[in-house]
Amino acid sequence: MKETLQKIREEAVARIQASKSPEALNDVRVSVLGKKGELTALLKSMKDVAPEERPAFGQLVNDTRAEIERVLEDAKKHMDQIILEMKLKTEVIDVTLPAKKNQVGHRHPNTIALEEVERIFIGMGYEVIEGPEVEYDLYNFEKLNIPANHPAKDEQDTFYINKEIVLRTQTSPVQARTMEKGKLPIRMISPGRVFRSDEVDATHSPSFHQIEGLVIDKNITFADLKGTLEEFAKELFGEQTKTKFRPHHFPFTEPSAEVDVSCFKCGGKGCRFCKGSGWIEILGCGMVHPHVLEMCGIDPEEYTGFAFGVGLERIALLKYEIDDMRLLYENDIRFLRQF
Ligand code: 2NL
Repeated sequence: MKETLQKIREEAVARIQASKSPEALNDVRVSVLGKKGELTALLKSMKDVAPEERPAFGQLVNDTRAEIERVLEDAKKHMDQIILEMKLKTEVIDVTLPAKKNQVGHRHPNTIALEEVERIFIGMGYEVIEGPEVEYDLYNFEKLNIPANHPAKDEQDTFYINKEIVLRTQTSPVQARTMEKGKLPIRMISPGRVFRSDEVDATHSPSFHQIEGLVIDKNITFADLKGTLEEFAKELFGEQTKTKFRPHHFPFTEPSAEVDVSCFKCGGKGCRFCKGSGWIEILGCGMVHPHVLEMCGIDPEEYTGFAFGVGLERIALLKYEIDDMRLLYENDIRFLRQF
């Protein structure tokens, strides 16, 4: 019996030392110490040992088991250490490799154009005021002199939330609300998103942006309007820019005009950009209609004012010579980062 034990131990130690992987070590553990292992089988043959020798024999088997377990444990630790060292050698990180570049975003051409327009008007003492995109019909149409059944309501067809509430077609409701508050004088611009029931094409979108301006004070005349917008055009398109005011009609201003600037590409001679005319239309404007002032709680006998509206996309398309408005909404970074 003792010889058998001795043999089991020597063989086990030899197999452990010859093991080349954790799996091989585990095979040794199972075949020697496991339920059906050699040592377990030996314990089962205890019945063949003389009763007085059994305690000493049992002790011997346990000592052998402990010995083999210790050798296994040492071998496992040693192997783990070697595996770790190998991993550290092979799985190195090359810190000298070029890093992955972070994609940095870019201001949208609309934003660049908006900030430019805001800068110009803030420089002339205007406040920037924003308001709701979902508006009452009352503020979007009624108070701007566009009553029910007015043809302008058809031109500015929009999305109705219900009979009284619409997606605003212009940012003038923000100005109507500001006038109603009654704090005069007013010098403000209101930029923001507006909506029209339009099909998408190169020059139309159901959602676009507008910047409207409003000045209300005593003794404001059309001369103030002209001077202000001439200065605006020069700052935006260059000192050499000329402006032309063409009579027009808006329901909320009287008199009204559309403003053209001399083509900043050809200087007015006529080119492909201005379709040969030398002029480019940029905005609509006029003296605030006395009825609009009245409806917003301002006495037209005491106060007068002017207002204007610019399409933000129109400015961005012109300034950056983009020929299709849809490019502004696709947000392709390859397009955006050019500006
Ligand atoms: C255009 C024309 C315009 C206004 C907007 C306005 C606002 C109030 C009172 C009177 Cl509260 N007028 N806004 C006036 C004239 C023209 O916009 O073609 N925009 C793109």
